[in-house]
Amino acid sequence: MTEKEYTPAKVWKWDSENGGKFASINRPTAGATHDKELPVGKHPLQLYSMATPNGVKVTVMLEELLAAGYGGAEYDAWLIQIMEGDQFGSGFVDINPNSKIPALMDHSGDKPQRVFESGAILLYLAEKFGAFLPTDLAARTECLSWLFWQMGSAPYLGGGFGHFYAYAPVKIEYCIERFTMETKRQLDVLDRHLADNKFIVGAEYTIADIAIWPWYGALVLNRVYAAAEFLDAESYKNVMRWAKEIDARPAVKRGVRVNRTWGDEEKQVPERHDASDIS
Ligand SMILES: N[C@@H](CCC(=O)N[C@@H](CS)C(=O)NCC(=O)O)C(=O)O
Repeated sequence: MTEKEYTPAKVWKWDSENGGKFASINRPTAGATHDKELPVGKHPLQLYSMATPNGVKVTVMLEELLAAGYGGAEYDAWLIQIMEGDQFGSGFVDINPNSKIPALMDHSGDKPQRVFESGAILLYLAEKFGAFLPTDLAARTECLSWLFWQMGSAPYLGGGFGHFYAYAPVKIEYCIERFTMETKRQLDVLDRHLADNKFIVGAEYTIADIAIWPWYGALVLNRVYAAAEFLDAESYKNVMRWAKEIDARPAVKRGVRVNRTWGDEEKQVPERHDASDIS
């Protein structure tokens, strides 16, 4: 498969051998591939996830809620090994028909409530506990604008730039150029905004920061795609200042370790059922 030889067929057919890091899990159909019940622990909140940027948004939020004294945010975090196809098990698909982590079940009410999509989970938790989401309409609207900005923008960073720069089996100049341009534009959007704002919504740390940091903070801190030098991350001074400030928060340091199964072994907490699981 090279860039020059490829001419799209008249009707696309699935070639499961097309190579690349995600060839074993990517497929063109939805739904469960196998029966598998999900475990349920002792806390009302059951998280099924992995410590990718989208997963980290939720574990950071839960650790922030606990650090702020919201005891009802105690949670069990179960590991979903996406490279092994756990997201296609029947129990997981019942919670998230889109087969992507993170997914949350809240058993605290009369009926269990499922929540999928990381942005929806952040909003659900923020509203449930009345935290990290401004109540003033103008500030709340600004917060949600940036939350939705993140949800719409990060796929260009992850699925576009990150995929073609770090994971694709061939380096395709057209794709890398296109998504580098867009990623740098997004970093500039953030950098200009953070020049006048301590956090995304001014002085208050909110779910907008919690959503944006695991992607754009991790990018400039060189924790995803090893691309900080390529993107000249140091030049985004305001993003860097903000990223470091959030990185220093104890709850963030805890949250990034949950459901993590790679990197520094001491920092891995594959499952979390109790605060003491994170030493
Ligand atoms: N928009 C979704 C994206 C979730 C997502 O892409 N999750 C990835 C890991 S970061 C995943 O589960 N991938 C597994 C797959 O694609 O099969 C969200 O924010 O929750």
